Amino acid sequence: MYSTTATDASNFVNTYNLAFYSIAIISVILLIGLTVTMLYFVFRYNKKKNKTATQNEGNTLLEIIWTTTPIILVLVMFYFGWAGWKPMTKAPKEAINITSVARMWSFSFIYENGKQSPDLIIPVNTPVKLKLESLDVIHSLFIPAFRVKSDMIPGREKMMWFLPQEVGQFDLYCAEYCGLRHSYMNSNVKVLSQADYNKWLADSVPVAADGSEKAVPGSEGFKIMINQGCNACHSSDGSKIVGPSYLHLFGEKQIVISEGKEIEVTVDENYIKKALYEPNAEIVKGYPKDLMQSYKDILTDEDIAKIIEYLKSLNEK
Ligand code: HEC
Ligand SMILES: [Cu+2]
Repeated sequence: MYSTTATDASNFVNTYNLAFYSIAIISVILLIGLTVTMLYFVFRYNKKKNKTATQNEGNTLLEIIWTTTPIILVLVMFYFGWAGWKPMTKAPKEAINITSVARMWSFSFIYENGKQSPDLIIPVNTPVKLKLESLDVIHSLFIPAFRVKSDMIPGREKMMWFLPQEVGQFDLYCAEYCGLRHSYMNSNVKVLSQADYNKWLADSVPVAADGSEKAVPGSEGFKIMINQGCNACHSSDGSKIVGPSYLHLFGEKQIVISEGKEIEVTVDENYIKKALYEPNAEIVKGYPKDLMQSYKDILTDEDIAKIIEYLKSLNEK
């Protein structure tokens, strides 16, 4: 099932490999050729064997050979590179559109019906077009098995597309150093059969499918937080990652910096809402500003209520 070396994982694998291997082979031939020639000259024309230096006034044939050979080699490399890259710039019309949003330090994928997922779930043999967005710094979306990679730049519209050709699970990660927890910024691509994909897309509470998950109080809130990537910065076991832990947070007193002054607040519904909608209005003492982004257009009141339910459930353990 799991594979990153599959030769047909996407439509770009073959053209990409062709460019890669032709450049690699040309480079190896040049390396060996130049090294051998150089060593030969060192021995053949050293002082013992060649007491008086040979003067060469020029050789038109040699000049032509060493000008045209590199030009041809470079053009070959250019051709394979261009031929592999050009099709990547234009997505077919029938492609399904998914928006991929990067933030420190997680990806989320938003489908046309509003469904969100931390993993990229796609159907096999259907072209997929990803709209690339970043909410904070430059990230880069890389799916090695598909041979696609693109920067995600805040404020700039970019896209990538590909045709997944094999059912399976593949790695997806951020390939642009984007801060402290960059190395944790990875998720999966799951390529499903069309039927499984349709089922997944229509299912609005996928994890609760067997009924067991939903029974635990706060599990829906936890799911939302997983989807939003909150756990890249917050732990629920008391350890400090980038932001404060959720453990024993709700109902506690907290020192925050508001408009430059330290004030004491009680963590209640309103405080949590403000922390999510205007993260920079009240900064928890000892923590950095500007790291947490606003979730104003992303989380609804209902989502926040579920998150609070989860935070409360932590206190009861
Ligand atoms: C990029 C890292 C990052 C992400 C992602 C992030 N946060 Fe934060 N969060 C922080 C930092 C840093 C602080 C402390 C500074 C401040 O108050 O803004 C914080 C503060 C908070 C606070 C106030 C905590 C306290 O002790 O008073 C809450 C609640 C919170 N975050 C919840 C969330 C939730 C829920 C999400 C996901 C929807 C989330 N955060 C996503 C970094 C992050
Ligand atoms: Cu990143």
